[in-house]
Amino acid sequence: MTDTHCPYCSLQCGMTLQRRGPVLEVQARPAFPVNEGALCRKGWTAAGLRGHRERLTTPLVRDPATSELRAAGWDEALDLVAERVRALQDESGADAVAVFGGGGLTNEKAYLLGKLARVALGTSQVDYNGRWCMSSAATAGNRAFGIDRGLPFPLADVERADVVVLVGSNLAETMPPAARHLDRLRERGGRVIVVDPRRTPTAERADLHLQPVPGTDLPVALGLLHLLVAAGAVDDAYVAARTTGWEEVRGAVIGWWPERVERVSGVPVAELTELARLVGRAERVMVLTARGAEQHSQGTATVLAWIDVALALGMVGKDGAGYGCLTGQGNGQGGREHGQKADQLPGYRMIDDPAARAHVADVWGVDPDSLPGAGRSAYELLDALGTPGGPRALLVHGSNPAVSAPRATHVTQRLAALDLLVVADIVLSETAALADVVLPVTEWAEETGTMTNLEGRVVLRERAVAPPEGVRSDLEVYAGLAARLGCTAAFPTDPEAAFEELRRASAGGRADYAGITYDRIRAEDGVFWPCPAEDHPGTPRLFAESFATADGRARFVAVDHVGAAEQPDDDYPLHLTTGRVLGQYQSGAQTRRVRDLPDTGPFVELHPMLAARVGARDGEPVVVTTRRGELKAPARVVGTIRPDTVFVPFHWVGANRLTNDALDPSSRMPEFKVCAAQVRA
Ligand SMILES: Nc1nc2c(c(=O)[nH]1)N[C@H]1C(S)=C(S)[C@@H](COP(=O)(O)OP(=O)(O)OC[C@H]3O[C@@H](n4cnc5c(=O)[nH]c(N)nc54)[C@H](O)[C@@H]3O)O[C@H]1N2
Ligand SMILES: Nc1nc2c(c(=O)[nH]1)N[C@H]1C(S)=C(S)[C@@H](COP(=O)(O)OP(=O)(O)OC[C@H]3O[C@@H](n4cnc5c(=O)[nH]c(N)nc54)[C@H](O)[C@@H]3O)O[C@H]1N2
Ligand code: SF4
Ligand SMILES: [Mo]
Repeated sequence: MTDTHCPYCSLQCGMTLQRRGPVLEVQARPAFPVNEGALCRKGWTAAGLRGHRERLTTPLVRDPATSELRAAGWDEALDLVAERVRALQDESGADAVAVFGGGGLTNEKAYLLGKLARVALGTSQVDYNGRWCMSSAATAGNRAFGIDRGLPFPLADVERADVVVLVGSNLAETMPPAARHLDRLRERGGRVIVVDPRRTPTAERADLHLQPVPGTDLPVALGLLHLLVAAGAVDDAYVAARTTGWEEVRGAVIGWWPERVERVSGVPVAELTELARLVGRAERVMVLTARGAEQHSQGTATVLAWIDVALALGMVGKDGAGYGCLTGQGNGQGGREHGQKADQLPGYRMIDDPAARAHVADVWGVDPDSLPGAGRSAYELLDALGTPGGPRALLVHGSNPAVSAPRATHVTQRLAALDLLVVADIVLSETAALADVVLPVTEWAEETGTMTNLEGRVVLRERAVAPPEGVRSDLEVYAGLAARLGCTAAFPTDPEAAFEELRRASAGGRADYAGITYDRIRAEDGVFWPCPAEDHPGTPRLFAESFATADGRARFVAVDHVGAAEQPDDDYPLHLTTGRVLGQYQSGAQTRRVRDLPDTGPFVELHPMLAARVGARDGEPVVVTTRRGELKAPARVVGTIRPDTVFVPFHWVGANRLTNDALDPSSRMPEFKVCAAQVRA
């Protein structure tokens, strides 16, 4: 019996793994406070890739004669990668080689992947899929609070709020065990409000559902603030004592009267008024955003507007209230703290800060001047592959961008234009299938490592079974490559040794893990960062006394509505939005291969009125077209979506042929959640 956590989402539900002969049995762990013994369907079936016939167990290299992938030994594969990398860098400079990581990697892996890039490869070109996940909320959190931790309080605090506003979260399907906290809140008489263009299972259970046009959460927030000011619901004492910038925000929302909001967002005046009434009166209000609000070219501004709401009500830092972002990937939080992001070093230090460079260089035993500066963000990196001056080689660990990147057909062409694509994965994902070298790595149950869940709680996954023969861990891959590249810096292959180094590298940074040890995590059911010393209790709740800004005050930021990068017109009259279903995870590389999960393929959700207009019938194919491509998939005619909007899940190849690669100007988050589309039967 081994205590561990789920391989998938940011709840990191506690589970126990039990070996019964060849079978690995998953049990829920009742004592872990986040899931209290509940798991979703994906969690229960998480062992489904153990012994799977599609599991990779040997490195593959592309044979120049046949252009096919063939089995190879580890030495052959790693020698080949190191040799090609060196040749490309000799010819085109250090930045000719790029690295792409993932928010599913453990902290140890994310940390050493960043070090591999900066020290062994000497490249600035490193970023990861978290850019597509929480980067807008991260940017907004840093600006408003001076720190970015998804939830600044434990998830169970949700139960103590009086009103919870979920903006663009479908947590009943994306983190089902979290819904129990909302149920308990409602049993206590609390209210749940959902803002989503679709009446999702989450919205179905809510007391009030606002159904805006995709990409208009920002004007909804401005309109709400307008009404709160008018109703005298602003907490003036809090605003005066704990914030700066309110006057400008108050001035900006004057023009957002409810009729104007209705015109822009489609949210009726009566519903906005009801929302203002509910939050304006409540003692404790919690605003939680997720990808529906964030994955926009205006994602950062949108989150800032909702943070403004929480600040104006005086909720941030108050017990059982505040603002939080529901992070997404298993280690979406820790993955962005320890240096696989283009502009960051471990401990959430910024790469252009001389003191940060000096600290990290000292831990790494290198000259601070040898560390490269900031590189390109995820989409800009993929977009530059194989272009003049762009990277010529890419190493991918923990992402499947051929499916999950916006404007995926273009991204796939960029991947094909590389001189060298190396993918480390568990299975032959769509991206791995394009690679020159594929490296088979261990999966969660076969290795130990820490993850930081959506609450900022650092948890420990423990190895429960031996990996299949022929498979190595990501840490072993990094060490093998670093050695072949002649790098003498440490690349520990033992996760605990890697974590010890990470502790030192993060010490004194914003995300300080210095006081966290494997033994403490085991004893305390996880430790919340910042935790600067072993005798420090960790920090479950932030902001009670002050914010992480220079003057300790939160910042109101005035923002205005610009709108989605692509607006409907005569040719593309509809809004297309994308997202998730309960039974699949992300690009589907793992879950589409798990036999007990439903693998329906992509589908197109549309309203009966729209279906009638275009002559579409439930279950029969429709074609969705955007300026970037088209997708043919069965229609799902449902009364739960706006008549001007269609929805496609992105777990299968197809949705991202359609999506727009417009980026948020500060977070560089792509606009996955809205573009202009056309549908025909
Ligand atoms: N089953 C499952 N669970 C998952 C994942 C998974 O792939 N599958 N992935 C994990 C990860 S990495 C993440 S990031 C989270 C994501 O968790 P969520 O953010 O809950 O998931 P999404 O389905 O991407 O988006 C949520 C909702 O946003 C709505 N939406 C679309 N456009 C807009 C808009 O403009 N405004 C508003 N307000 N809403 C809009 C969609 O209709 C959708 O219901 O889930 C995590 N959990
Ligand atoms: N249209 C649209 N597109 C989206 C989104 C959306 O809402 N709409 N959401 C975006 C979001 S929020 C996210 S997070 C991304 C996610 O999309 P991806 O970045 O593609 O994430 P995954 O599908 O989880 O890919 C992880 C890959 O790494 C492998 N893997 C798993 N664990 C490990 C490991 O420990 N080491 C290594 N080397 N490999 C591992 C898996 O088998 C899989 O192939 O998609 C984004 N794309
Ligand atoms: S909610 Fe997330 S962490 Fe929990 S079992 Fe499901 S996928 Fe795993
Ligand atoms: Mo995500």
